Amino acid sequence: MGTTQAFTYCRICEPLCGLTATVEDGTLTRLRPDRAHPLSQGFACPKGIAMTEVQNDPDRVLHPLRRRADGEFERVSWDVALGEIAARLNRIRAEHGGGAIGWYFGNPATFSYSHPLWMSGFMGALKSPHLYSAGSQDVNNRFAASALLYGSPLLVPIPDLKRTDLLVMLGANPLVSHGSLVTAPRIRDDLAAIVRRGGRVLVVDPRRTETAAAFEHLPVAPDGDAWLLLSLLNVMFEEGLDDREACGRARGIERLRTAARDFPPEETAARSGVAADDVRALARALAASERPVVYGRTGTCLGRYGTLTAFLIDVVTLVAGGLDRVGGAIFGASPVRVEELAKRSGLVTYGTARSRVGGYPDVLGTFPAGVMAKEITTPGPGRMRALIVSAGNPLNSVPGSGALGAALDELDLLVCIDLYVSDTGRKADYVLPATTFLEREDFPLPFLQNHLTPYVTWTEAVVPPRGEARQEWEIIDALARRMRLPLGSVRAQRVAHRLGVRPSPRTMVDALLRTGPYGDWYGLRRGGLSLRKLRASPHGVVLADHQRTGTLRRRIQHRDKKIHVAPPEIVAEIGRLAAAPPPPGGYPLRLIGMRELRSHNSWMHNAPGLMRGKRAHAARVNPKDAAEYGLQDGGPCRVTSEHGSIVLPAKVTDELAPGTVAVPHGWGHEGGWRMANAAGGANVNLLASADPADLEPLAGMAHLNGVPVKIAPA
Ligand SMILES: Nc1nc2c(c(=O)[nH]1)N[C@H]1C(S)=C(S)[C@@H](COP(=O)(O)OP(=O)(O)OC[C@H]3O[C@@H](n4cnc5c(=O)[nH]c(N)nc54)[C@H](O)[C@@H]3O)O[C@H]1N2
Ligand SMILES: Nc1nc2c(c(=O)[nH]1)N[C@H]1C(S)=C(S)[C@@H](COP(=O)(O)OP(=O)(O)OC[C@H]3O[C@@H](n4cnc5c(=O)[nH]c(N)nc54)[C@H](O)[C@@H]3O)O[C@H]1N2
Ligand code: SF4
Ligand SMILES: [Mo]
Repeated sequence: MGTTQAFTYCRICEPLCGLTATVEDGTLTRLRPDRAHPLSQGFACPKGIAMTEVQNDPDRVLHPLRRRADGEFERVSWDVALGEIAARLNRIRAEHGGGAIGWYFGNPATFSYSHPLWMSGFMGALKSPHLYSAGSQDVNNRFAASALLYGSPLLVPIPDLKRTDLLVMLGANPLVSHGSLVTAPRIRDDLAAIVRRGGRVLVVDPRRTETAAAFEHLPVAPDGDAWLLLSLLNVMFEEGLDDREACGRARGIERLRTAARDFPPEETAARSGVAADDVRALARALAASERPVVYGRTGTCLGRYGTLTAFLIDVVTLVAGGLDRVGGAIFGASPVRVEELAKRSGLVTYGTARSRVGGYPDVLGTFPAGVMAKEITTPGPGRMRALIVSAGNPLNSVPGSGALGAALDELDLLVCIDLYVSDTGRKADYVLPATTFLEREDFPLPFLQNHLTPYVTWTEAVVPPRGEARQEWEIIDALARRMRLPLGSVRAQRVAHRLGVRPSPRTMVDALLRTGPYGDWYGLRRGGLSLRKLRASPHGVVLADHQRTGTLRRRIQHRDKKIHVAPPEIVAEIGRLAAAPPPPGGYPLRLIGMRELRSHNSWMHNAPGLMRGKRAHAARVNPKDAAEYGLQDGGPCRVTSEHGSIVLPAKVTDELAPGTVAVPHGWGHEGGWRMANAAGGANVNLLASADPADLEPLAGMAHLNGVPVKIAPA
């Protein structure tokens, strides 16, 4: 076979950087940044490069595994594994109905075009409400805010970094995360260019992050963002700085103005941690800017008021005159009609159903993962008895991991589809080996409208699957056949299935591309897109210089075509914020999350290239707190919340203000990944509440930032 080079793109995080793969005799030997990729232009981070080590990891699961009576895993054939799983699921269905079967899909699932489509088909056919995802620990509040503002959860604006002159960025650290809910592979350059052309980048974060250190830093109190944003609105309204024309596109401005009256910066300072003068200066700067945009990411999603905060981020941009305008918060379009596709699948919903436990609204057909444990342990109709976990490690990523771990033991059946025996997989009855992204063809379906530069690409698999690994959609398809379950939530799809016509994801993408806004309409439009055309462009196709602006009115799903800035849900949340009870005594510090350049959530701690230099998990604390509580730099530290306690090394640093402790998630492993297990550290989500009542009300968001804790030497 010899040595070949192939171009593909990275599917670890959202920039989707171009990669050049070297393949020798069917084995991946090297990944390098693709210099000919039009957007990433030779950029790739250490994680992307280290994917070679995940691909070839001796600890990868390469064959289906079944748990034996003694608790150890044994290798079985696909035939045996799928046959037994199908039989057990059908028994549960016969006895309790399809609604007793649940599914949790993790973050890597969203980077596959085929996996989510087939999974939702499976769950649709079962008519099961038990669908969960990493979203309630990540972005569901953003979707909920968009549903309230624009009538569609999928109308999520992106910051127009290439043209803005004032970027106010809350709770995001793109120099490490490389950007989220915006696909801009050279985001560091994009940010630097804002300053170079005379603009400003202001990072609102409790920690002096890598991004804050490179630009302007405005420290905020953990979970203080909603107070800050309301006080910005207060100043803009009270000083008459609001953009009248922009406000004319909204409904409820007067109610909003009235609500904001209660939040003058002099009064919010104690809660937001931002001095009144700084708030006034920022409000004036936003109003004076020609091209202002406020952008927020996970730091603003995982507090107690995530949906309110995401909502206010857009509202402040609107009132400052930046929404749907050049250089502001803009609404990207996809070259395939994802909105339509999603709508037809019946999944573009918010609040059309309520969870059995906790009564939380669904977000895009999913319920908060924070209720999973109780859904398993609470008797009665609709109890979850089987769970399939694909590309997820909920035991290490969901709040209240302790309770979830105990609940998983009560299931009749737990199946994990993964590259590894993850921390969650260790409890499974079966672990099914999935292909890596390098072993599957792909299309960046959910990210197309997030691209600052409109772009589309297709990749073939770079290497054949190792061992017996299979793509998720193939696994789901095979399972559905054995269960005699007609896949699909759409009627036509179900009928096709019954007739034995099973469209592949590849043919679906071709059809979507060809009938999309840039499509070739099967030859009717010359030069238009088709899968064949894309395959002939291995570095992808740039479709335009910028996303279009001024499209919002056409796309708003509210019947009055207005932006709803004061719906009752939000007015109630503002009331809840104002009436927030004082924090519990005895826990004087606040815990926040953070990300590291050479970690990726919970799953890249087994790559030697990323673990070099004795990397260790650490709790970052300010020198003053370290002195007060007797902690040594590098010494063991016990962090305790109302809900749990962990021990990990302390790292003393003045990046944090006194009173704040930062701990990354995704450490403290006990799976089948030996180097990751040996790396030590602790599962920070043991400190989060497992009580469904503690979730954020509008999107069921986990409370992971701003958790009251205390620290002591261990
Ligand atoms: N405290 C705290 N907790 C958090 C966060 C936080 O900021 N603070 N962040 C949250 C966020 S934003 C996220 S996205 C979640 C992530 O939470 P999860 O998605 O539940 O977990 P991951 O750590 O991403 O683990 C992904 C799993 O998928 C496997 N995998 C990787 N690629 C593939 C693939 O292609 N196919 C299959 N089948 N498996 C694959 C990996 O081996 C791993 O076991 O964590 C959340 N949890
Ligand atoms: N290297 C690396 N890159 C990643 C990931 C990874 O694990 N590692 N994960 C990927 C995933 S799944 C996601 S969702 C994205 C997330 O992308 P980002 O949201 O940009 O990621 P973080 O680096 O976690 O940034 C969150 C910031 O919020 C701050 N913060 C914490 N609490 C608060 C608060 O109450 N208010 C404010 N204003 N800020 C607060 C933290 O200090 C931190 O700097 O990153 C992706 N990229
Ligand atoms: S930033 Fe790194 S991990 Fe993310 S897509 Fe690019 S190369 Fe992959
Ligand atoms: Mo995430």
